[in-house]
Amino acid sequence: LRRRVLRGEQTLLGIAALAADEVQVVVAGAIVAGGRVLAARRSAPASLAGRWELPGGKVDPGESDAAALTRELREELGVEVEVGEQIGPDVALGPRRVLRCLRARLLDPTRPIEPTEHDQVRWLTADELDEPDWLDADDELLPHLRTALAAR
Ligand code: DCM
Repeated sequence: LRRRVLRGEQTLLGIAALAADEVQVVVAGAIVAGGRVLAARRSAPASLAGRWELPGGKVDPGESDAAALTRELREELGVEVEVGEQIGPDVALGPRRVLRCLRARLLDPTRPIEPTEHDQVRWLTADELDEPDWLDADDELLPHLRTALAAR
């Protein structure tokens, strides 16, 4: 794990030297409700299917991070959210791509989650965060998610 994190840090140093429009940001939502965070299991591509992530997707050119996350969560889960602060650091996904986790609050917490691209969703307490088989980048955010869950 330590070697992977260090490699990620070196990649991030490289990314810091790039102009903003040369970096692809992937936003992911930490949807927190009732002391739990929503995890979603990928169904595609085959190489990632079965692994868990914080739902989200790529920011389009000219789009804000918050607008992109709002759009992605509406498309993927059928929910409306208010986007809050970043949780944890940007995590390198590749030489020009980072994962950025943002807090997302459900506008209507009673409305059921209706996943269109994931085959399972799960609400996790802080104690359950380690249970899913997370994507590598999401796994690095877990300590920060745990702190965010404890905060409220
Ligand atoms: N990704 C990730 N963690 C997330 C969301 C996405 O590591 N929480 C990665 C998986 C893909 C890329 O970002 O390599 C783009 O995601 P998507 O295929 O959902 O657009």
